Amino acid sequence: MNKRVTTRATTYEEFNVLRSRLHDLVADVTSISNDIGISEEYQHKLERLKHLVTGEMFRVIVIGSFSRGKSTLINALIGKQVLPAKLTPTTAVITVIKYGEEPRAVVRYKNSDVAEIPVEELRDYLTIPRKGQVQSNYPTRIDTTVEMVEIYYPLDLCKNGVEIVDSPGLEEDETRQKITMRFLNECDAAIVVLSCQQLLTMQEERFIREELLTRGFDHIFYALNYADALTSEDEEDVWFRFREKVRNGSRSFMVSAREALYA
Ligand SMILES: Nc1nc2c(ncn2[C@@H]2O[C@H](COP(=O)(O)OP(=O)(O)OP(=O)(O)O)[C@@H](O)[C@H]2O)c(=O)[nH]1
Ligand SMILES: [Mg+2]
Repeated sequence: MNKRVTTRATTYEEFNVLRSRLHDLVADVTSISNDIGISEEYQHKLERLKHLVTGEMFRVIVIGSFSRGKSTLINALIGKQVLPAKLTPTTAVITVIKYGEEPRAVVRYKNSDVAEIPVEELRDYLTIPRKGQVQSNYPTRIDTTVEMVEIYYPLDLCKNGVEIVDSPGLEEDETRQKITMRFLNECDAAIVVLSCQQLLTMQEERFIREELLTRGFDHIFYALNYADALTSEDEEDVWFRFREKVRNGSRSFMVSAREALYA
């Protein structure tokens, strides 16, 4: 008969030993699964499991179609216009906000180079440049030499290892969409930003169903943004449509990121 052995860590060192064993087991499962050619969906799940087992931080990704107000929402949380936000598609690279005593910014390049940059210059590294504005060390219009940007900020919300991730908008450019999708596996929770003005396009519904739920995301928050554009009657209609379409939408908030930022 199979006997189930329960091992419980009583010290931090024991916990780390167990975690390292778990990490090795997941690595073995990943390697065997690759050998036998598992489905893409299962691969995503394994990558996510690896993150959950080894990651010491709790990462919340702010995600959604382009121009829904993701960067503005994060700026509102920070209380300052740190991230570039514009009417046209804007965010080009993954941006991770972490706790730091002093504001500072670090660029991680795809070739493993790391460079500290002045916070005031963030826009040059994060923004999709207009045609004809491409410079050698900045993201090109389609691809980019930057892997990700880390911003350290004295934000209480980010104490205790919480990280907030701004992501390039979906449905705008295939390469940028892939960047966001890949990073999704390294995140623990998601805030899906929708617009009250165009609530839940077919692509957004598909994304929630096929990308978030199948990856096992059980911490999904919904920000129904652009609330400032609604009348109270519109508000009721928007909630009605939202509840009709999203079954796991109990953690939802109607917000105006722009008003929150200016407040
Ligand atoms: N009226 C109104 N405008 C908003 C609101 N939130 C964002 N905006 C505006 O919408 C535009 C897009 O906002 P961003 O924060 O850049 O949107 P994003 O989702 O980060 O866009 P990408 O990075 O391109 O994916 C900006 O001009 C914001 O000022 C809101 O709640 N109300
Ligand atoms: Mg943005």
